Amino acid sequence: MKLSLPLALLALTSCAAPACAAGMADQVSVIDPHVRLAPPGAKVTGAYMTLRNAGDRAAPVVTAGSAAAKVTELHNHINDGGVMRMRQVKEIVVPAKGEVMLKPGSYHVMLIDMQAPLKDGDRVVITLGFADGSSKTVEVPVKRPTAAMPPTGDIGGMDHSKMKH
Ligand SMILES: [Cu+2]
Repeated sequence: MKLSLPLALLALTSCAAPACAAGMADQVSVIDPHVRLAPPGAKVTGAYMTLRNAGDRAAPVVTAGSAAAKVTELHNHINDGGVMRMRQVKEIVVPAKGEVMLKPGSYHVMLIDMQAPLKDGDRVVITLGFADGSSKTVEVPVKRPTAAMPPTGDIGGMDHSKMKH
């Protein structure tokens, strides 16, 4: 039978991970995650990363959680009559065989009411929950914003690039 070998391989590869039933979380890898270091006193910040989906079905992220913040939400920026606004979204879909970038001005994980001020180099544990109930936990380093990470207006709207420290 010619079919048996590919089928066996498929079963092997899809069940190779220890958590065979984990589903979407196993298909999705997290690339270059980072939490933006907020200015002193700021109670909110954003987590950014690229989510890449190796699977052949879309993997919607439907929840985000972190013990570092009282509230963790999935956000997007929308252009509302020329004004960029943030709003909470129900899901961030990682397309099949594709990727979605969480970045300033676009999708992000919003950390609201931090339990403690974050410092450069801290690590924040964030758990992403997928539509099929599987989840992925990542350790995300806190990074000071660079020129490549322009202020988003999320956190007070100040242009910190002009500040000298
Ligand atoms: Cu936000």
